[in-house]
Parts: sequence; C-alpha cells; structure tokens
Amino acid sequence: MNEDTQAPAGEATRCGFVALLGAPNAGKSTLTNAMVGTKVSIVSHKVQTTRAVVRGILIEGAAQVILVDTPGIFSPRRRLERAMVSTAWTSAADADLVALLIDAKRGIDPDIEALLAPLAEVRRTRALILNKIDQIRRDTLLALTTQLTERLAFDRVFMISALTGDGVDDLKSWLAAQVPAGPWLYPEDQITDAPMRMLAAEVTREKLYLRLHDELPYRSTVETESWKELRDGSIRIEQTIYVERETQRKIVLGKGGATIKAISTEARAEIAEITEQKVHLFLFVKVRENWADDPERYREMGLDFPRGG
Ligand SMILES: Nc1nc2c(ncn2[C@@H]2O[C@H](COP(=O)(O)OP(=O)(O)OP(=O)(O)O)[C@@H](O)[C@H]2O)c(=O)[nH]1
Ligand SMILES: [Mg+2]
Repeated sequence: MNEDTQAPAGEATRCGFVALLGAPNAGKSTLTNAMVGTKVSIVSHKVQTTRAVVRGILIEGAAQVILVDTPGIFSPRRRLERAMVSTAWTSAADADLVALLIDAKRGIDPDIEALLAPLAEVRRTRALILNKIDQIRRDTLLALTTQLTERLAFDRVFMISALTGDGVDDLKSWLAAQVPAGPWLYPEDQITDAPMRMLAAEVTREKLYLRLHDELPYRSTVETESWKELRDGSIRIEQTIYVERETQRKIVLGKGGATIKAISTEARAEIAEITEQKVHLFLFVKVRENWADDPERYREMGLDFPRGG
C-alpha cells in the first residue's frame, strides 16, 4: 500500500463495491452524489439519464466504499437500452453488496415487479432503500416497506431522501461496516474512476436532458473530441453532440443558435467548477443517423455493444 491509499492509523482497512440498482428516475445518481459529497454522476428529471455505470468513491472511517451508480432497469427495446440494462445487471453480479433503490412516491409498478425476481438470484448482502421520503406520508411508507419485504428478503431497510440528505449518513455508516476487509483500491482523494473528458461529456449531456424535450435527449449522445491545457492555465475542450436527423440538429441549435448557446454556457460553467480551471468549450452538432448502432459510440460511453438488431 502506498501513502496515498493509507487508512487511519491502527485500523484495518475495508473496501468494497456497492451496486445501486433501481428503476429509472429512482434517484440513484442523486444518492451517489450525496454520498460522495460532489457531483460525479449526472441527474435529471427525465428517465434513463444514466447510460453507463459511474463509480463514485467515498471514505468512511477505515472503509473505502465504491458506489456503482447504474442505468435504471426497465424493459429495453432499442439496442442502446439493452446495453444500459445489461450493464446494470452485470454491476450487481460483480458487487459485494446490492442496494435496491425505490422511488417511494411511485410505489410498486411494473418496472419494480420486473426487478424483484432477477434480484432474488443475486446472492449478495441486500439493502432496500426507499427514497424520496420528503414527498410521502409515513404510513404509506411503512405499508410499501411491508409489501416489498414480503416479496424479497433484505438485510436492511433504509428510508432516505437523497435530495435533502435525510438518512444518508446512516446508510453510509452501514455500507462502510458491510464492505469486506481489504486494502483500498483508490487513492484517498479520488472520487470517481471516470476520466475528466468523460465527465465533461456527461455534464453537457445533462444540459441536453434539461433543455430538450420528448425523445430528443434519447436520440443524442455527447463525446469529448479534444482536451487541451493551454499555457495560460485554461482548458480548451471540443465536444460533438450526435443526433440522428437534420431536424433534430436544428432543434439542438435552436433559433439563431440560442439553444446550443445556452447548453454550452451551462456546461462550460459546470466543467470549470469541477476542473477549477477556466474552460473554453466548443460544441459541434453532427447528424449521424445510425450512431445508436455504431460500436464506436458504445465504446466511448463505456458500454458493451449488444449484438443483433
Ligand atoms: N423529492 C425528491 N426528489 C428526488 C430525490 N432523489 C432524487 N430526486 C429527483 O428524482 C429525479 C431523478 O433523479 P436521478 O438521480 O437522475 O435518478 P436515477 O435513478 O439516477 O435515474 P436514471 O439515471 O434515469 O436511472 C431528479 O429530478 C432528482 O432531483 C429525493 O430524495 N426527493
Ligand atoms: Mg442516474
């Protein structure tokens, strides 16, 4: 162990992976960010925001907990959707612990139903986390807990609000106690394993999700093409937004370029905050009809490319 990965003196280190699973929009990324204490995973009010796993790393006492934020699980149709759902299940199989996150306000719906049976097959320490308790009455919450725990056995149940932070510290302590003994896998100050250029592309994608409506966010993807540190200490970043149609490109650009300008301004400010450097961001919108069937795009996203149409 080198000095960077040193736990507090005298304590035996622990380290492990916790997969956060749930339906789209349950709040997995919000919780990941809340536990890490910084934004490492993008969040939006829309479903299917997270596309590939994002690892958020936190230290609690002598434990290093690696939270694996996954894409929401639903019935996938398109190739990209199948890749997203498949990567979520793989993360569960690879983790030391699995936490099922439920939007308590939504309760048990077909998406949750479809999750419970395969989750029973994942033989790991299992936590149930009821999220968004800031939006729900206590009695409804208890009834929902009973319904869920009757269907599947959980080692612990937590009731939290990832948004307000209510209950998050308890969850953190418990997870820290559950991960197995072993050396830390990452330096103590590392909060994610995602490279900056990927995080920067995600930030821009989040702004697309917040600004664009209907199907458009799902028809687009963002990649960082170039990243140059300039002599004055600033960073010059070029990113491409891929869409499937010329009509979509026009919408992303907006009237007189207003939409792309707004997206760019918001993304630049946030990337500058993360990097703590001045950022020059250049966004290009390209039409690539079949990007969602192009293995290269999946590699960029960190997803396996599912074979077959
Ligand atoms: N009121 C309330 N809203 C929350 C809470 N946690 C998350 N949200 C909101 O729920 C929405 C979805 O949050 P995300 O963190 O993106 O959800 P996700 O599970 O990562 O979604 P996918 O990546 O699409 O699977 C956002 O609008 C969040 O602000 C919470 O505890 N209370
Ligand atoms: Mg997410």
